[in-house]
Amino acid sequence: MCIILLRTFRYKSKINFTSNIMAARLSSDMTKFKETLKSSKEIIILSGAGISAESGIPTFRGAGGYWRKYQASSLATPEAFRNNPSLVWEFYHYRREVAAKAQPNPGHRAIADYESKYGSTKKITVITQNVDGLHARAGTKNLIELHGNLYKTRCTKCKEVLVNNDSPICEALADRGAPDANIIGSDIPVRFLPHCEKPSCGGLLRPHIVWFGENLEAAVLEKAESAMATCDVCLVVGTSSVVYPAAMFAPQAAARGATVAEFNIEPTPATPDFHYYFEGPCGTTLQEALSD
Ligand code: BJW
Ligand code: ZN
Repeated sequence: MCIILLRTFRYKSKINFTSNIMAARLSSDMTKFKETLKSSKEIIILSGAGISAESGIPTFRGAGGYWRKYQASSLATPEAFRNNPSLVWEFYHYRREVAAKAQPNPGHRAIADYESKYGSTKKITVITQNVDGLHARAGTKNLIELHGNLYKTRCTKCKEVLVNNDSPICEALADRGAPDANIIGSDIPVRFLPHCEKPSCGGLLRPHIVWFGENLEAAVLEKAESAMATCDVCLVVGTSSVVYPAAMFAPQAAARGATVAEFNIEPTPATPDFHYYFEGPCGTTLQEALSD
């Protein structure tokens, strides 16, 4: 925790100097980066909401990060679910429906195609903070979903995790979840929200997603950390790099000597820690970086 706080403090003091530092040490030489990628053996692609933005899925921070009058991050907490499970389920029902209609975009596909082409000669791992399932739908195989998945539920009582693609997930949520900021409150009685179907249980289901203040699943975190520990190249794609522990991964890899390249439409607090910065929509920049 101390390390996390120190890093946060360091980022805040660093960000004012970002442009100077960037000018001094960051490269945007795509040809050189592609040479490094070609000779690499272990590659990590760490993605965030920006990669799905081009599929029409809103990012968390910035203008799109609101549902009704709520900032998405204020609903993604265990407290919000305890206080108003109906409201939180409406929010997730809306997002399940949006993501189900969305299609993987050229960024997702460039990554999946790269893995299918080079996955037998290089170790390629995609670590995503996204919960929309678009990497898997694009064909990515070696995928770590750090923050869970919109189409998985977890029983609050027996803890069973199940894949659930139902639309709507329950009768009471049909026609609910509209993002209109004028809609106030949510009043679906708890008994009509999704429940565990095990006769011996019947507990309330929740989205199988890591909310703020919750620990990441230990096995998932361990897998991600062990892949990060040995990669020689890391591509950081469409993430603001402010949410921990994911925000630490790439700076730590850069600090131990791995080559790290960031793909974003704007610099982030972590940009100065990296070697390459490729500005622009990652659907375009990734296609270039991952092509022959
Ligand atoms: C494009 C683009 C295009 C746009 N092309 N780019 C104090 C200090 C430090 C840490 C903490 C702290 N207090 C608490 C913490 C820990 C907390 C945390 O990190 N808080 C920070 C905000 C400060 N972390 C946690 O609670 C985690 N658990 C944990 O650490 O447990 C132990 C612990 C607990 C408490 C205290 C201390 C330790 C759990 C984190 C779970 C995150 N969950 C969410 C919600 C998921 C639910 C859901 O989806 O409904 O995950 S938060 C939200 O942020 C979501 C995302 O996965 C995550 C990251 O966001 P991401 O992907 O980076 O998106 P954006 O929107 O931020 O950025 C988009 C980027 O794309 C931008 O940069 C754009 O420029 C770019 N972009 N279009 C390329 N076309
Ligand atoms: Zn149960």
